[in-house]
Amino acid sequence: MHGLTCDPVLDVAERHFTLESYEGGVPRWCPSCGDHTVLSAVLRICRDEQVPPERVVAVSGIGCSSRFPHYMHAYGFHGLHGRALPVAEGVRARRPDLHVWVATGDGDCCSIGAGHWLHAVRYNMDLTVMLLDNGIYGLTKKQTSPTTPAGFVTNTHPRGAWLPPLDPVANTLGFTNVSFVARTIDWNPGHLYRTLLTAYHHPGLSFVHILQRCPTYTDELLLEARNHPDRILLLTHENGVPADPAVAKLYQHKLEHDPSDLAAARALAEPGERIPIGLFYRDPEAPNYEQFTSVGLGTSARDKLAGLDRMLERFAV
Ligand SMILES: Cc1ncc(C[n+]2csc(CCOP(=O)(O)OP(=O)(O)O)c2C)c(N)n1
Ligand code: SF4
Ligand SMILES: [Mg+2]
Repeated sequence: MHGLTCDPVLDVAERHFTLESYEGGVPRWCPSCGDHTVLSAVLRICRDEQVPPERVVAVSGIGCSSRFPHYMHAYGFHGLHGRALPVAEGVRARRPDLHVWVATGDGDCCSIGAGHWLHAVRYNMDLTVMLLDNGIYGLTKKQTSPTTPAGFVTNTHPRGAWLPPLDPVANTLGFTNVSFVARTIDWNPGHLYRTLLTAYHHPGLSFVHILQRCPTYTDELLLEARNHPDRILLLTHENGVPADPAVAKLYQHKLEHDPSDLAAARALAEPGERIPIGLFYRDPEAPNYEQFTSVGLGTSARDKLAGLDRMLERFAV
């Protein structure tokens, strides 16, 4: 009689992921655009956390920054202008096992998408939201955005933007049920990486405001902050963004800020002499709408139909 005599369990090698495992198409952003460094940080986090590429989703709206999903080898959705957040919420509602990165711009999030922004913060679903703020509508070639500083000359305001800009951090800290707000800068990869990693591990919606270089249209906006580290105020705390020795050495102005203190976070977000970077606020206990949307997710089609039949029976005449 013939048959297997050895143990039939296959010796399958464990999967290991490298940066290449997550790399998508070649980015078409302008040279030195800050979007490149944000993409690099996200790819490094995926690799360092060894998330299987099929468990990663990148969602965006429309804009230069919203080209993000094309450059990742993962699931992706390059959506409609302003609609990144509701799409991302839909993904999490059905597939809470996937990690969702949202790339949105200052126009995409704070202008046409503003209604979705405040409700997404309130719904607090588990998303890592990166607002790439270059102070302009980049894709549509230098039009005023809600974060364009007053007086800055754009193609829609040739005599200078008229209104005071809104501050995405200050606004988000004012929304109901906010659970995570941080700010970082694209030109310091150490701070960028650690901020996004902290956001990645937060259970709930983590909102990260990224000051992003746009050398083509708004290079002068961030020039001073880039060239003079004393324009930056580094937020430090044991529960904040973990310290990076090189970052701590570069930024001499530091403030010990407890990220559980919402009132202090709001005060910090007011315009001041320096630009605070780091974790403003974190509340891991804030209600998360996924606790509602995930109810019954594992129910089989057969059980769903049986439940429907039972409901309809109640109305039988
Ligand atoms: C409904 C709709 N309105 C307007 C546009 C045109 N549009 C495309 S991108 C964009 C602004 C993008 O700016 P931002 O979100 O800041 O992204 P950036 O290009 O600066 O990264 C606009 C107005 C559009 N695509 N769809
Ligand atoms: S226009 Fe600005 S934001 Fe858009 S790709 Fe070029 S540098 Fe980046
Ligand atoms: Mg923009």
